[in-house]
Order: sequence, then C-alpha cells, then structure tokens
Amino acid sequence: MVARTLPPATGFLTLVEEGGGPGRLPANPFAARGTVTDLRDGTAAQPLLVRLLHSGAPDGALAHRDGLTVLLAGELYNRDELLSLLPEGPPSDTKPDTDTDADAAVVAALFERYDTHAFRLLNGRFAALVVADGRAVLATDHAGSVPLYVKVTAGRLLAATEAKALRTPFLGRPVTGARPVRGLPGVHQVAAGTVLDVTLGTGACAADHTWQPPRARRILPEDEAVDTVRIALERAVRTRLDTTTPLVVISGGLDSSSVAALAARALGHKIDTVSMGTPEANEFPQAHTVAEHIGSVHQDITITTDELLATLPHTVWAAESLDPDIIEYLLPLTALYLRVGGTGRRILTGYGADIPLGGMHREGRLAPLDDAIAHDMATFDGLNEMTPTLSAIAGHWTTHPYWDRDVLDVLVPLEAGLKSRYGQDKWVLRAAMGDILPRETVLRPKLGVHEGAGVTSAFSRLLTDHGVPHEHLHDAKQTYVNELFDQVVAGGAHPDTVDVTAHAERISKLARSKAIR
Ligand code: IOT
Ligand code: MG
Repeated sequence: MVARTLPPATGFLTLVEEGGGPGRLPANPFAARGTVTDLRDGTAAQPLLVRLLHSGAPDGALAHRDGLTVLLAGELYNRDELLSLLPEGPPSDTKPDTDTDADAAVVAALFERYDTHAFRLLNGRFAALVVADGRAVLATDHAGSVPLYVKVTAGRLLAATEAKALRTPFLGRPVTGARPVRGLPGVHQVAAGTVLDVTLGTGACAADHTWQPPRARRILPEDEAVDTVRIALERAVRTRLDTTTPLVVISGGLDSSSVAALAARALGHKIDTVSMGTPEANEFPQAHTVAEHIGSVHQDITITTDELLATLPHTVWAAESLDPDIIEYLLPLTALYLRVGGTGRRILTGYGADIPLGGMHREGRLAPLDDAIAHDMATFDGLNEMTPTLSAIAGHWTTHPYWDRDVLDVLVPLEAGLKSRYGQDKWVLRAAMGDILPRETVLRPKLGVHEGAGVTSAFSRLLTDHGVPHEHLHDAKQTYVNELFDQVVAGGAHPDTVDVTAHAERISKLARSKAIR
C-alpha cells in the first residue's frame, strides 16, 4: 500500500436536497490547497453533491451502508478501539484496493449501530456528514478542530469545512445550536463537540453535545499523574504518525519539544523539525539543543517582519477567526507553513498545551490558575485556532496531540497543584518528559509563539507606527481583523489582493478620531 501522509479528504463542500433537483454547488474557491473532485452520491430521494478536497486518494472519504452515506474530512485516532465495537469485522463497503478500515467506513458502521451517539465514541480530528432517511447529521470532533459550517432551508442543506465556500444568495434559516457567521447571512458554524441533526424536509435542527470539557478535578499522587500524562501523550503522538517522516514545528519550548521527542522515539528513525524566527528575535539555539538531543533533521527559517505582516490576510482567510489574539498566535505559524516546502507534509505541533495546563497564566496561585483553565476550556469554541486550513493553504496537514480527546480528558481535570508545583508552571508535563528531553528544555519557562519570535511587536507596531494610541491598540487590532474577515472571508477577496499597510492606515485614522472624541 502506498504510504498515505494526508487523510483521504482534508475538506469538503456538499449539497443535500430532499426530492433532488439537479442542484449546483457554489463555485467559491477553498483557501485550502489540494485536488478538487466533484462527485454525485447519495440516493435518488436524497442526492448528494460533494466537492472533495484531497491529496490524490479520496476513496476513503465517502462510505455507504444500507442507505446511509458518510462523508468525512480528517481522521480518527482511536480506530482500534472503535473496530473492537464492530464484531463483524472491518466494514466491507470499500473497494478491495483501499484501506478496509477507512475512517469514513468505520463511522458508517458505528452510525448504523449507535446513530448520533457514534460521535461520542470518536477521538479524532474531523468534520463529518451523515445522510440517511430524510436526515442530514453534521458533526465535529470534540474540539471542533476541523471547522464545519452549514446553511439550511426546508429541503436543502449546504455544508462545508470553510465558511467562505457557503457564500450563496439563498437565505438560510436560523440553526439552533450553531453560531451565525459574521457577514455571511444564514451561514452557521457547528459547535465543537456537537452533532447537529437536521430534518431535511423542514430544515429543523437539533443539537446535542458529544463531548464537554471536564469541570471536576482529579486528585492524583505525583507519580500516577506523571505516568498518566506520559502514557496519554505518547499514544496521542503515536496515533498521529504514519509511515512517512513527520515534520514537527518546534519552538524549542517544552510543549513542542515533547511532541518531537515522542515522535522520534515512536518511529525509531529520524524525524524532521523546523523552527521559525524573525530578524529581531528567535529561539534557534534552544531549538537546536532539542534537535541535537533527539537527532532530528532540523531547519531554521527566518521570516522578515514585512513577510510576517503580509501574511495577516492569509491567516484570517485560512482560520476564519475573528479573535485578534488568536490571529496573533497563528500569524507566525501561517508564515512558517507557507515556507516549509515539500508537498503534503504531515505536521505535528505542540499547539494547545498551554490551555489545559494554564501555561499562559503566569502567577503561582492555584485558584486563578484553575479559573483561567476553566475559562479557556469554556471559550475556545469558534476561535478555530486548531484548524487544518492554516497549513492547508500550503498543502500540508497539521495535527495537535495535546488536543487529542483522551489527552484533554487527562490534562484538564488534573488538580491545579499538579500543574503549578515547586515554583514551575506545567510541572506535570515537565516531570513526564524529564527522561527524554535535555534538562534545560525541561526547565525552560514559557515563551509564547508571539513573544519568542517578536510577533506581538510586529502587529502592534504596524498600528502604532500609523499613529494608533497605545490605549486603543487592542480595539484597533479587533477592527483590523474584523475588516480583514469582511474582505477575505465574507467578501470572497483573495488575501494576496489585500494591502496590509493601506488597511493599517485606514484603521489608524479611525482609532485616532475615536481617541480625539
Ligand atoms: P506556543 O505555545 O508558543 O506555540 C504553539 C505551537 O506552535 C508550539 O507548540 C509549536 O509547535 C509551534 N511554534 C511556536 N513557536 C514556534 C517557532 N518559533 N517555530 C516553530 N514552531 C513554533 C499561543 C502560544 O503561546 O503558542 N498558543 C497557546 C495558547 C492558545 C490560547 N488559546 C485559547 N485560550 N483558546 C497554546 O496553548 O498553544
Ligand atoms: Mg506552547
């Protein structure tokens, strides 16, 4: 079998019509790069038009079973567990020359048995659609890490992994349990860890949670906590690897270095690592320490401030996020993905570790630390910080082991005293990785991606240089991001056509006039 680096599909756009007119898919381009294939599927009563975004082997993205069609973008990380629930063995629908246990086929078999509850069983990074018996069921993974958008009217449903793909004139009805998208009337985002059950005839929707972040905290002895974290993370990294050489984006900090070290150990051969810096700041020496320690083939990439800022529109275009802080975190990663080269790489990151571990929270007291964790776990939905589209604009697929469902179920509920201990933040992770990372990496304090590479200063300076007063900086960044969103997501403009400097000038004028008032 040919090594499959990327999932069978990394995105989709689909139209389901009750009664089945000929129907047409909107022609909006995806931000994600890849081969696009249009297919007609479903039944005569419920024809399904599908535009798949894939890397050359889309067969596994669709599965059928007794009048049921499953469409899946992304991948599952607990296939073995799931297959153990299917005593009749692996699903048979797929062609003999493809994986017999293609993820979509596993979902189809589980759906037949468990209906929507099937999605409570899955640990993965996916957006899915199931069409059966007058219903269209849409689901995201526990973290909504592959965004999923929908537009519904009686008898018709459009769904896509990018909101911009759903720019169409027809008016959608309000969708219960899903968030409206700015500037795209009728378009809603399916919530994280949610399954949305749509009755096609009426367009009525019912949402149900498949996962929620734990609120209770577990008290564990140090050793047990450390072992549990190590085992969970090891499994999450292992299931995210295939037979190809992965690329791990490392900052030289604890989170990403841990992923790289575990990946290198799991594969038993050299992996690739890369880190980015700007001419103003970088953490290259720290990254080199890690690369040498784990024996990776390492590359440094320096990205100029101008190049970084020029990527702002691409970051909003890819992430479809309206949060200026998130855009700031994602900006250097977008620029890095655009520069790593190669085709269709499988990229692992340390993204998200700081959320369940409270790594961005810099004071030792436990109550505010646990509050910050509870708050961040309750507010991540819709920020799209984990979206695979960020790297898909360069044709790559990312996956984030710390946001594996089972890793979160270990990390989030650990009592705060295991996260902040002996004067160290993220103590339990440091202790769990002590034997496979250099001592200085294990002891390094946290630097955010936006700090280590001098990114905050770049975005801020773009605005302050144009006269935005400091006290209006955050507001100005919000307006800046909103307007970018209006152009490249809601407006359908290509990010290359956006002049970031002219945009900054306009926003600055606005901010200055506000400051005067
Ligand atoms: P940070 O933890 O610095 O970076 C996230 C990941 O991006 C790293 O684990 C690493 O894989 C990659 N990365 C960062 N810097 C570099 C670099 N210079 N070169 C190569 N790869 C790099 C923000 C942050 O500080 O990221 N993200 C936090 C918090 C998110 C907040 N979101 C929320 N509250 N909803 C995080 O947990 O990742
Ligand atoms: Mg981190």
